[in-house]
Amino acid sequence: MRTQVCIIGGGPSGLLLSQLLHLNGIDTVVLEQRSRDYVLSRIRAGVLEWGSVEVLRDAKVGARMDAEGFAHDGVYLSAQNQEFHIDFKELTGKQVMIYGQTEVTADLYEAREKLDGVVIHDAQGVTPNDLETDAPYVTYIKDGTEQRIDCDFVAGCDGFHGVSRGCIPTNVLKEFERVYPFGWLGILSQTPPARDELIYAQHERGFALCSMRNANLSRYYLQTPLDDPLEKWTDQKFWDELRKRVPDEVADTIVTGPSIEKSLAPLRSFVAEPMRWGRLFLVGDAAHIVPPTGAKGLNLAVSDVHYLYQGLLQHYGGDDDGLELYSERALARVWKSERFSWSMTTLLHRTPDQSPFDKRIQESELAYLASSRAAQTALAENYIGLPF
Ligand code: RFL
Ligand code: PHB
Repeated sequence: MRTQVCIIGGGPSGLLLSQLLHLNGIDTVVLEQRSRDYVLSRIRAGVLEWGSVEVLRDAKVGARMDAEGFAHDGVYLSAQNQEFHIDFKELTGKQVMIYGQTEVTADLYEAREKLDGVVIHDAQGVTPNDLETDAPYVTYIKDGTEQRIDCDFVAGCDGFHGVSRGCIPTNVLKEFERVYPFGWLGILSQTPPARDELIYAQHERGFALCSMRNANLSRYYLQTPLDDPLEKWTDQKFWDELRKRVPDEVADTIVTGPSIEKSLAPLRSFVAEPMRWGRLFLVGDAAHIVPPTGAKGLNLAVSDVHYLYQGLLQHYGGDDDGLELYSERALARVWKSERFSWSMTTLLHRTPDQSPFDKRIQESELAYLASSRAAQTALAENYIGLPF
């Protein structure tokens, strides 16, 4: 088989890139190692920057998001059970959209299908070859038979544990990493959200986040030790702990119910440089990971896709500047989001090695944020998403 761009990974990055290229007459094949049901059962991000909303609309996958998503004007922050509001709309003129990654992925699959886009599921042993030549190809095994796809470019959209990043020689690849000594225990419950907007809560007992998907579907997270067994966290224990960490009026009114999903995610900051090697381009989680505190993971994947899609369009129009600049452009934005995600994580979490001095600094930073329009504007500008 031959295609112009072979895309490894059928998560949001891979599907969105494929959809945008297809709409502009560029042929792609997406190779996904898992089944479609598996990909669609993953519960992940919930907040879209407005720039991401616009890219999804450009990709003609915005209709359900516009009908069912919720535009939010701001967020609440809480410090030791006392909350204050950060009004994005007033401070920056912009909003964010609450629409789950699971829904974005479902919309992308549907759109790919409508256009007869080629997405090959259960592709095993995917291996990119000859990436430093003008004729790269990708091999994989499907139903026990080895297949080969010849292409012009390979897009590594295969997430943090994918195969693409490892194709960059170790003397070229630089990796930057911070692993945090705690995780987020997340639950999904069919209950009305705690508040009209998200609540990010700092507390002596650890961080908590009240998020949502719709009027009767809530998503909550608690900072927990990484080695805490999931069985220890019965629903009752989760709700009891959440109530202790959130603003008093929320604790008094929160509606609880059985969890329909429960999982523990580790927190990590990670960047791989460069994001291009020969004819391979890394996109999304394949190149970088952020802790979820700034809601940036999915949004960074969308901005990478935007830069690469623009670069490929230019290439097929005879101009290689966009591809030459891809890694530099993407990394400039990635590092700003890495900084923001790290700073939100540091501001809001308890760490085992936090000294009394560190705690006072954290408290005073939150107090400053509660009272300073300048500090709130800086947070708002980053949260709603830097331009791309
Ligand atoms: P994905 O979503 O990981 O998709 C990569 C796809 O590639 C496939 N794959 C392969 N396919 C073929 N061959 C191989 N060798 C392959 N190896 C992997 C995988 O099966 C998968 O389908 O990366 P992508 O598309 O770059 O999208 C990035 C986002 O998914 C990610 O940034 C966010 O979900 C991060 N993230 C969160 N972000 C937020 O903003 N808020 C959150 O609450 C949030 N929660 C999360 C998260 C990421 C998590 N991961 C990756 C473990 C919770 C979790 C658990
Ligand atoms: C979510 O709803 O899953 C969510 C929202 C905001 C975050 C992280 C996760 O910062």
